[in-house]
Amino acid sequence: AEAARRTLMEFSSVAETGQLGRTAKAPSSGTAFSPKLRRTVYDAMHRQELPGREVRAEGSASTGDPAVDETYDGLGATYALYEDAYGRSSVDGAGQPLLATVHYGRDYDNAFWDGAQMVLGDGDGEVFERFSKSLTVIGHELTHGVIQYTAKLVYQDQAGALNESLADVFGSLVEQKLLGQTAADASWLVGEGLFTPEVSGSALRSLAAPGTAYDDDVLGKDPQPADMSGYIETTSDNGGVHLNSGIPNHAFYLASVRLGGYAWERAGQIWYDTITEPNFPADCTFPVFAAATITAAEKRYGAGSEESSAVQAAWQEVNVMV
Ligand code: ASN
Ligand code: ZN
Repeated sequence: AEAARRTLMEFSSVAETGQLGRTAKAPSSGTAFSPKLRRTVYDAMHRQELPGREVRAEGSASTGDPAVDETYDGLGATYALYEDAYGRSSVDGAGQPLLATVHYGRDYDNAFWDGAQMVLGDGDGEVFERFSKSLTVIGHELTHGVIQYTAKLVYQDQAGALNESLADVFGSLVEQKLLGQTAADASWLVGEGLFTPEVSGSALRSLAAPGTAYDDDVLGKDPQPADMSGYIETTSDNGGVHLNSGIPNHAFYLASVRLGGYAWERAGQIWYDTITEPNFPADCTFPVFAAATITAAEKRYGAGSEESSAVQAAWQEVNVMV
């Protein structure tokens, strides 16, 4: 439970300090959804060496190991969101093979992007189940890869919370698109299905209602704020990057429900346009990000458009002033 608490409260910034620059073996190409999609799943066999043994390459059959097969499918669903909705090929925008390692470590209560690949633990079985159970977690981790090649947001304070929020937003959109859900129908949960039945909670985080994803005797209550009145000043978790992300998360949710329809289409497009702006600042604050989303909405849909108004109203509702 101690490790599980750390996963919830005090994430170490593996994305920052991790094994950047390590070159992973390129997989053989194949065909699936897109001819450009190339996935490889590795098995760490409970060690902490990456990438581990190759167990499933693009186009090969199911292995029967749920961790491997869920991960393979999750890589495909994430690739599909970025390519179909935004015309982006893979995390780097240039068709980079998608690599993932499962069965990382023992009782490992986390998942991460290490700068070159995704890594998923099996969970301790008391608080967390295997992390591949959650498609939104897979979408979240791969989006850290997309951010690495686009907005390059610093993993600290408000920029770090925006980095975390974008990972949650697009992680949720991966699932919404796969399931064909409108903004009104979506769960807006990140990490659904991760908790064992022992835990009182539905997911790690909620974009619809930050602060309500879980309330458990052992884990405590979901600490996320939903607006600036609850902004948390802290030095842990890189300045509360997994906490204050609730604020931009909720702004995205509010803009999406205001617009209606599929959230990946207009709200998601505006957020994607924002992070792919060539001059996007890596040290972006919430107000600067909010203004950038409004500019992106005006650019794509017009000044005074329904889209720019919805985005502006959403930021006002969470008390981020632009
Ligand atoms: N699961 C965490 C995340 O992706 C791990 C980390 O903080 N690096 O945010
Ligand atoms: Zn993250």
